[in-house]
Amino acid sequence: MTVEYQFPENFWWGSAASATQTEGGENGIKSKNIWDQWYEKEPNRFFENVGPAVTSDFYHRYKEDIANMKKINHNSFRLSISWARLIPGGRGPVNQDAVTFYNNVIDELIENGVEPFVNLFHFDMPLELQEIGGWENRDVIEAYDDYAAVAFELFGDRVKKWFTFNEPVVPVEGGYLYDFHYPNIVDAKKAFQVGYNTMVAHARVVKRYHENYDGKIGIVLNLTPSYPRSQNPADLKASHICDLFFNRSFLDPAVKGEYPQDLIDLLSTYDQLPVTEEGDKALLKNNLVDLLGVNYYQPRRVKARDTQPHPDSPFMPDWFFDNYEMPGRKMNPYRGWEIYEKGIYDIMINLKENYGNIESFISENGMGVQDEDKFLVDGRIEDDYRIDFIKEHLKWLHRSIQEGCNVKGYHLWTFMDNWSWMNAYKNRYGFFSVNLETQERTAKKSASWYADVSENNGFNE
Ligand code: BGP
Repeated sequence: MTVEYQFPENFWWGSAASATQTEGGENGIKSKNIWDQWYEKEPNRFFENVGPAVTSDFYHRYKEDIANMKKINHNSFRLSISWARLIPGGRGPVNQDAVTFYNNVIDELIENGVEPFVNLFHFDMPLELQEIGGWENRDVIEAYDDYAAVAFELFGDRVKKWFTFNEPVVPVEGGYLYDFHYPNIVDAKKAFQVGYNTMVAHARVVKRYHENYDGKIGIVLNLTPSYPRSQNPADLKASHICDLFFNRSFLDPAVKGEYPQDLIDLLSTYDQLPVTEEGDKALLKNNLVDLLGVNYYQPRRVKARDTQPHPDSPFMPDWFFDNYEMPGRKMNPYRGWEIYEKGIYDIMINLKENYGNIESFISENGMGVQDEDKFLVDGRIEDDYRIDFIKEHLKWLHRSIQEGCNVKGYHLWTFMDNWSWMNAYKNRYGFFSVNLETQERTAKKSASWYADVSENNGFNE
């Protein structure tokens, strides 16, 4: 059949998830990560006081979940390995239960025709390593490199697409600037050190992989276009600085192997540069990603600040811009995020024009909705809003491909409803709903729509 929006052959249709959000922390032997710790200390910080102990119990139910992936014609799925499960404490002996679990998951995926894309770090620092400073401490880079070596050795025969980090800017923002991740520090200098050390760790692991294996390795970045309110030079400057902080601080070192000079100059002016070591520069320059995962949910709109920051307030990226609420913007009212489908196209054109048209795919895109049960009709959630959301983004993605962008796939966030950090189970994103009392999975309308799209490798309007 001919379809209007036809995607290239072998396009990756699938979805993404992460260990802490799905497996259930207490299942099997696992040491604590920062989420277990934070929940123990401050359960009130999590929506309805729900913590990460059970989540969607993927640890026990992976067979059923993978069977469901097959049913909706997934050909790929991204999961992450829990560092604290594979290597309790983050360093030292490997947990054989975890090896069995991840082997089973990987084998089950492959047997069902779903290629596993495996990410090594999705916000889940082992607690013991956080206690020595997390990414602030270069010993953690060593530990991460050793952990990656173990993962490659154990699973690299079957896993051919690896990712070092998911959204590495988020633990920087959440943990060191804006108080939405443990360790809840507010200190920009530490934040930049954490971001920098993360990229050194990333480059070390890319190097290791390229020297020893033949698959592809990349990174998953949440690229958020910074649209200026206007073409006024002050607004343009604000959006440029925002882009430097939140996109290019990771995109440039990952794809070009170096930091933007403007960013270095800005941090230097405010005495915020991280400590570097000899050899880092060459390491970054020589170990570029093969593949880029792009997470896109919402744009960022910015304007020049109307007021000066208080001289005693801590240094923040926000010293240089204000968020701009564009009148008439289209919103997802549940999550409070703007929906701007063309953003996906703008990102891809930017990658084509300024980043060597690096091979990429949409590694997360999706719509979180609260109280989705109100859309139940005869036992099924009729999530037409999600179908529209996906479809409109796919149209712009399709257009970018027609214009020569090197895009290889689309993964929805997420396969089934899962636990989402401080929001816990507030916003539901899945193709499958999860009943938290019974753990029963039920396909939403979007699941069958996506099954058709994947089968036809495209869709008609
Ligand atoms: C991304 C993360 C995911 C997931 C998703 C949805 O930033 O990679 O882990 O949480 O966002 O966001 P939220 O759960 O905050 O609605």
